[in-house]
This record gives sequence, structure tokens and C-alpha cells, in this order.
Amino acid sequence: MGDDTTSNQRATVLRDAEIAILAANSKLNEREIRELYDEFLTADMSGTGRINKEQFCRYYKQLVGSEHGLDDIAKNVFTVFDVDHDGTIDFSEFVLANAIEMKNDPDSVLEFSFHMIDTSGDEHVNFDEIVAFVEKGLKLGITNEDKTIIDAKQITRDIFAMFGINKTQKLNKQQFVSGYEL
Ligand SMILES: [Ca+2]
Repeated sequence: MGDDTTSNQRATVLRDAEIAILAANSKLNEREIRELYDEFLTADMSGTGRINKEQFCRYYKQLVGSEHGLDDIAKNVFTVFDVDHDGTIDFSEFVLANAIEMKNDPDSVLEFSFHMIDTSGDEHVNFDEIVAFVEKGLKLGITNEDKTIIDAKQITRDIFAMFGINKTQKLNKQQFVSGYEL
């Protein structure tokens, strides 16, 4: 079990060299990276330096509130964070995914959203995927409008109309990102 102790120690100490590399890649500053590290340790309940899907879902639901129906979106966010698809999120993946949201770069945010919406992973978003995303967005309170009067299907129909496509068609990432710049 000696190896476990070693990896635990490594996992809880953030080295200056790691910070420097992550800062260069993410364009975040040292303070922001240290704050994300505290977040990461909260989610990494086993202290292994990696967050598995179950830990991430628990962390995500704590973060956004434990309303029903968040499992799907938490799993989907996990998949987007897990860039190398090894089934865990390491700290660099955690930083880079958060950096996209923190930088507030509209194209990056849209690309990130696209991957969250694309639950089937076929690099396209279809009508049902957008409806599901809008419904979850409403549950999470992303929109401030009255939840009871908003119809996710109607919103999705409006989005499709804006793109000039019908509900049997799909959008690829390029269409999705450039469409929202109009
Ligand atoms: Ca990974």
C-alpha cells in the first residue's frame, strides 16, 4: 500500500512547475489555478488526483443543486472534461475545461456547449438533444425567465427556425458555433 501513500501525497501538493505549465496552457493566473485546485480536491473525494465519473456526478450535483434529472447532464459534462477519454478527470483536464468558461470567449463557450448537447457523440446536435439540453438549462436556472411558461420544445423549434432547418435535420459544430454569431 506504500504506492497509495505516495500518490496521495503527490495528489494533494500542487507544484510550481505544474502551475506554470497550466497557466501557460489555460491563460489563467496562479491564483485562479490554486482556486481551481481547491475545487478539484473537493471533487476528488478519494484523494487519488483523479476524479471518476461517480465522484464528478456527486460534485456536480452539489455545485448546481440536487434537483432531479441532473445525472444525464453531469455525465455529459464529465465526458466533455475527460479529454483523453480515460474515464477520469485529472487536474489539467479540470483546469482546461474550467478555463473555457472563465475566459468568457464566446466561440469556446459555444464549442463547449455543443459537446454537452451532443449526448450521442456523433458530432451533430439533433432536435431531441437540444430539447433535453434546454429543459436541463431551465432546471439549472440558466435562464431567469419563469420556468412554468417556457416550453423547451418551442424554444428548440425557434432555434431550428433561426438556423433555417427542420426538426429532422442536425447541426454540426461549425454551423452551431457560427449560427450563434449572427
Ligand atoms: Ca482523462
